[in-house]
Amino acid sequence: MAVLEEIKEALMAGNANKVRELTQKALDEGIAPTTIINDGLIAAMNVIGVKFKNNEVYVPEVLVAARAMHAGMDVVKPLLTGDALEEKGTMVIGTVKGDLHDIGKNLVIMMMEGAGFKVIDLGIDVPVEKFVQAVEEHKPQLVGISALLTSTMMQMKKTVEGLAAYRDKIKIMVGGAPVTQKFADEIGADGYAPDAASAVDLARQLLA
Ligand code: B1M
Repeated sequence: MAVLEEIKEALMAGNANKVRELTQKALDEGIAPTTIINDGLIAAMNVIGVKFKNNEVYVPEVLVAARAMHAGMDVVKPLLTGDALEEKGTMVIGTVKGDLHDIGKNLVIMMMEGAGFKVIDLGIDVPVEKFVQAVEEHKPQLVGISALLTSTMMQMKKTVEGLAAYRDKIKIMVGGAPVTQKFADEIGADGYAPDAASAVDLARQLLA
């Protein structure tokens, strides 16, 4: 299955066109879509995640790698039926009310999707009620809250409080430049991740 190695290399190089082509080639060779996803696309994104964490690659490389991953996913996804793509869990994520920063949140989403999670992105400036509504609607196992301003960190606390009725069903993860483990503990979140790759590790731990 040399083509899977080629897919991984192209993805890590951020070459979306090549990933798309090679994904089609892998399908033509008879490789199962789930094998392509797990052993090609997700495996490569995992490597990028580790490199990002170790400061061996930076935000732009992660963004192009994620774009390449989506190019491959677009080819295989229509072929997946039912639960063929084993989802690791569902996460609802958003940047809190009053906060318009989304670059970090989007990186978290890409890493989570790259690791096989289904992610519902609520966007930026998300009020507590919208988080609650999304939990009701999508029944996620994880809720991710991002904040980049010290002035919106308290909104994070309000969001955690607003989700109190669902705490037996969801784990809440928080992150963003001003957020710390201490703050996460103070507001009663289940976990804090300092970066996007750690967010994946944390999600896996919380659902283990
Ligand atoms: Co703003 N901004 N900004 N800004 N901005 C900061 C955050 C600031 C530190 C700059 C500064 O003054 N040095 C400062 C905050 C100061 C403070 O509160 N202590 C600031 C300010 C003041 C403002 C405005 C108030 C400026 C103004 O208008 N006077 C204004 C506020 C607007 C608002 O939100 N209401 C504002 C606006 C903006 C732009 C719109 C121009 C733009 C945002 C564009 C966008 O996001 N689409 C912007 C930007 C780009 C920044 C900086 C330069 C970069 C932020 C960023 O994207 N970092 C930032 C300064 C800086 O950080 N150097 C700054 C890269 C990103 C990958 O990192 O978001 O930390 P980060 O995400 C990381 C981790 O934190 C973690 O993983 C990510 C990847 O590793 N993470 C999670 C994030 N969310 C997570 C969730 C998780 C887990 C991990 O689980 C759920």
